Amino acid sequence: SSKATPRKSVKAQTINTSEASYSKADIKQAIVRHLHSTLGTDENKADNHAWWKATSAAMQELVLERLRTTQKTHYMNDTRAVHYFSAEFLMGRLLSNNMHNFNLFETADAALKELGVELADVLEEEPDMALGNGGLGRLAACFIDSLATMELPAIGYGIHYEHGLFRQEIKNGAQIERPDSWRDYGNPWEICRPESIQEVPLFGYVETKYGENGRVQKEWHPGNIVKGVPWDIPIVGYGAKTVNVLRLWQSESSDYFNWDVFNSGGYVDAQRENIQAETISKVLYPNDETEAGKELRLIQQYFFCACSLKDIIRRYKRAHGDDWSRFSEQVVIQLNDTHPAIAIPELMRILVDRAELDWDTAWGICSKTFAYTNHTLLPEALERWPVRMIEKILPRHIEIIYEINHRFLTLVEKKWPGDNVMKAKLSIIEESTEKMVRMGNLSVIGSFAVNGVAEIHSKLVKENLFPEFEELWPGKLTNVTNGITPRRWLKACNPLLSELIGKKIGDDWPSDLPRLDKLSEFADNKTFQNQFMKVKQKNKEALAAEIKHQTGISVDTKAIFDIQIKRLHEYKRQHLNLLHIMALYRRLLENPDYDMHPRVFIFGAKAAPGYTLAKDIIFAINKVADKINNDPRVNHKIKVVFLPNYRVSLAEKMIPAADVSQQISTAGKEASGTGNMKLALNGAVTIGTLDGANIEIAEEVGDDNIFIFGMTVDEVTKLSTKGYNPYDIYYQNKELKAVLDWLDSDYFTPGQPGALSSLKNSMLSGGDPYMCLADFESYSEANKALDSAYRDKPRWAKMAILNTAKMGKFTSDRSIADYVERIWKLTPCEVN
Ligand code: GFP
Ligand code: GFP
Repeated sequence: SSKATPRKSVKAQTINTSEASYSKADIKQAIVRHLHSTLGTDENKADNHAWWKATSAAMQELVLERLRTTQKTHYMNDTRAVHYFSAEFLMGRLLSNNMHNFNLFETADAALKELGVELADVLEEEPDMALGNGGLGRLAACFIDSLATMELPAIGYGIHYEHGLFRQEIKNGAQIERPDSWRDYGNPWEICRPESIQEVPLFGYVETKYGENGRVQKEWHPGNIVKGVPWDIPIVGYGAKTVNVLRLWQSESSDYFNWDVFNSGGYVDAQRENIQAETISKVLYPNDETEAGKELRLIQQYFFCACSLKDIIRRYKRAHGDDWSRFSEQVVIQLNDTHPAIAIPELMRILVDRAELDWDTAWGICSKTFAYTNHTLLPEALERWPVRMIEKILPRHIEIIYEINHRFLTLVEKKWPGDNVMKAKLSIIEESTEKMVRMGNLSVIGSFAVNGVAEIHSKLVKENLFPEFEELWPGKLTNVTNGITPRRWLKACNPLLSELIGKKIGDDWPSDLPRLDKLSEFADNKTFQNQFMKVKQKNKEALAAEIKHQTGISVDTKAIFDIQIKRLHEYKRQHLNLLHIMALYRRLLENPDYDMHPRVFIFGAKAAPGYTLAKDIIFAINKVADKINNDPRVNHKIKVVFLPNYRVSLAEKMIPAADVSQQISTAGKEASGTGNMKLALNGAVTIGTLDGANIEIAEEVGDDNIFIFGMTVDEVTKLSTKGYNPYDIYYQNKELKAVLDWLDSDYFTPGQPGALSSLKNSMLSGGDPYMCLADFESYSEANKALDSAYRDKPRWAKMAILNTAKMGKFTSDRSIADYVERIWKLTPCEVN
């Protein structure tokens, strides 16, 4: 049942090679033309940056042509579209991807060669578009890729951050954050659309008026109005038939001066509240739980939701005038986490206050328009805003939220008469010392569908997070397992493997990933095993060169390349990995003949700037790495590498070279994971817990082709109910005790004893909230099993091949097909 079945109505298109009629000579000419007339330089003077811009501009000509055709077709057909609201889109680089999707990569490569330029060098010039933190933002990017590929009408809506996620430097082992400036020298893909500017009101007060028929009319007199300027990034589907749009809003000040506020004596207030308009889209928040700037973060959310809704309504009205009855047939809005939840009361405000619909009609429309995706069960990520903050910034919205809540609680009263505990639990308003608005509850109440992102996660959402909502509205809560685009995460990033696969099973797999299963029949074939592992070896050599270049560390490419790449967070347990590395180190010091295959542990991770322990873990990894890498007693067996500034383009270099994929979160904490899918797709074998999508990966690849360890969700729950005491394990496991105590010494930080103690403390006196110690022994055993499996070359090759072969289910095309069928109800629109 877990096997992906391609659905006829939304089956991805196979690539149309008609663009191949765009010849090498055409591309050459276009590049040179842009070098001359867009950049004002020439072939002799141009550096790689200029070549990148000219090449991108040449591609953009094709992109924009398809964009125009797509928009015209969607408009003519008055298509229903999905609007993906997300505070994050982690796009990475676009040039290589766009070339692949136009099937022009090889042609462009050849064209540039004739101009004496290496495409690979040109691609390196492109700064990543890093408008996101991690999995959630990258998922949004994979989804809009699939939507375009499957010819589905879709728009991504987000924020045009001036600074994306910070650039990470490592100084003396510690993370330093530097501003990211992705568009400092101009971005060749984005198009400014001043014709579609929107205005967004903020602050001020609400006036209550009484209409002729006694109708209460609310008028919001804002204290401030900012301008939202849209920037469009074209999203090219694979095969380049449909080109959709990612529309990102940039804030600017408007020339607005509020006479009403001034006249009613509110001028001083208005001034105090006068946030600088430009700061709204200045930076991406890299923290789940920022104290400072909370207000600004709420304003960011409202800002992009308000702009996007106005944009959607403008487009709707162009086709349907003031007839609102078809709105929810034409428009579906997907809320990516609770960040855009404020869109729900905003749409109500527009419908009730501006369109003057009665409440029930408005709510009928609203609650058929929104759907919500939950990405985590971690409490700190379920947003809550102080009532007084919303009151101040969005005075009308707080009234609407109260009204939504009032009507909702009437429903709760009907279902559970007299049950005030239930009401308190389900209410949108949390009656704590400070009254809070629960955006999670608002999202569930205001949406017609709510989904988690992997089977287990959705089950936990139903059973633990929102069980009463499930009782109230059976069927509203559902699952859509995440996916990744195989275009970026195999075809483009791993050309050697893609070519090998193509030779074996043909070239249709990028838009029909379950086809990879055909590779299974060659899993035992010696020749294929050799070819497959030769590709891996070459990719490892390329990564080794990159490691050398970035860090100066030399690594043995015959060693196991063991990779853990993801946001730094305690629940993801990079520190469990580190404890195990330290244990191996000790084993080697105690017994120089300790039998293990050489292994290179490679990390990539950014820590939220305010998350001290996460930064301490990065510091510890680097300090342990320094020591081990420079210890001649062990450095032929272990190396530890922390690659700075982990981002999409770095992931593209690391993933093809991985032998081992570390997916070791505490069971129940990682909603899905998507890096797990990317690594397995590229032939890495997972060592992981039964958490998130690891469970579904294990189902697909089979128990023999994955190393599962640690407690299950139920065992974790049981242990914490019973009472978990990390000291029990500390005193009982000598090796673990020695490793933890080592952190207190100055062995890794000469002259600075205690510099790594915070780590130890978190896992002992701090209670070890993510149960690293409880899972350590099982993890260590799984690592031993992995080590011996690696040394059995045919066995390992088979495992690696089967990991690639069995990833069909995890294409984001399947995720999108699930959304379409179960939630969005869209039909593809062919663009000719
Ligand atoms: C145009 C088209 C729409 C299309 C959008 C987004 O609208 O049909 O869905 O672009 O691609 F008319 P504007 O935003 O340009 O008005
Ligand atoms: C979050 C969750 C992940 C999940 C993604 C996408 O990403 O488990 O795969 O969203 O749904 F935690 P991160 O913020 O952890 O990267």
